[in-house]
Amino acid sequence: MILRGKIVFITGASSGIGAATALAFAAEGARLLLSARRAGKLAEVAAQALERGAVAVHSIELDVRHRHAVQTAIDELPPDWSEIEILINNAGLSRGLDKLYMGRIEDWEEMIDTNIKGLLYISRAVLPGMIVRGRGHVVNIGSTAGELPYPGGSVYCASKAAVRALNDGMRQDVLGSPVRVTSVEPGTVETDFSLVRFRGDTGHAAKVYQGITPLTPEDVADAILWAVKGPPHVNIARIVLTSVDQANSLLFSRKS
Ligand code: NDP
Ligand code: 8X3
Repeated sequence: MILRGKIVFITGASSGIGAATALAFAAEGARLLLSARRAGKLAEVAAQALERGAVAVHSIELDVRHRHAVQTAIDELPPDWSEIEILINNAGLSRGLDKLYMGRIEDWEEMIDTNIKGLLYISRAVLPGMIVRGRGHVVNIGSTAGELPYPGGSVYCASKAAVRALNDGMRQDVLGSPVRVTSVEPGTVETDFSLVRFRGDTGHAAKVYQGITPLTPEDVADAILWAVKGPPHVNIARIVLTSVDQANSLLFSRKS
């Protein structure tokens, strides 16, 4: 699949995996539609993407939890940005690492609203156009956490188990069209993810990556790009990738 000039929509493109994916697709000469809540960060990624070779970048300040805002943002895209070819459902987060019976209900709602409902709203707005045009690819960012829950992470892990189910269901529902659906499920990746989870506590966040060589956002971007660049008749259903220092979401080999 040649990506030059193709419209690639990446949610959560302001940092981490989303930003790295934007730069990877930029180097292929794609046209990038980038969204997130932090417009300033998005502008930085957009500038880097243009330097890397993106043909054009269009940024949208968007909170994926807001159903009507999502639909309006897609409906009101400029005509030359409306034919989204590739959607990367990446926006997501975790909050807290509390036992279920001690968890903050606001944290649960934020994770469920972003990781599950946000992905659904975006997909509902974008997929019909792909079906009508008879082409497209949706990449859903899951996690090894969706396969095996870890203590304190049950709601985050459940949200990623939901992403896996939605990915597999989505693939069934587009069957009969050439639209492709892939989930990319990384283990631990060093991004702002832990900083967000621990609400800016840098010491706590650093411990997550202590003594291991975690995946980088670029490693995940490479996997996404590989799935998308394959021949149009090949659908990669699922990619699970971890650092060699991680066997699954529970088991790590830490050197310190
Ligand atoms: P980051 O915190 O670096 O990036 C998260 C991105 O999601 C940001 O761009 C953020 O943008 C965006 N986002 C969060 N909430 C919303 C919202 N309500 N509306 C729109 N955008 C939102 O973390 P990662 O890059 O690590 O996370 C990206 C995805 O990868 C997530 O789905 C995460 O669950 C998944 N993942 C991460 C792993 C890891 O170890 N880091 C491993 C496996 C999966 P902004 O704040 O500007 O809105
Ligand atoms: C995010 C990574 O380490 O919480 O999915 O499983 S982790």
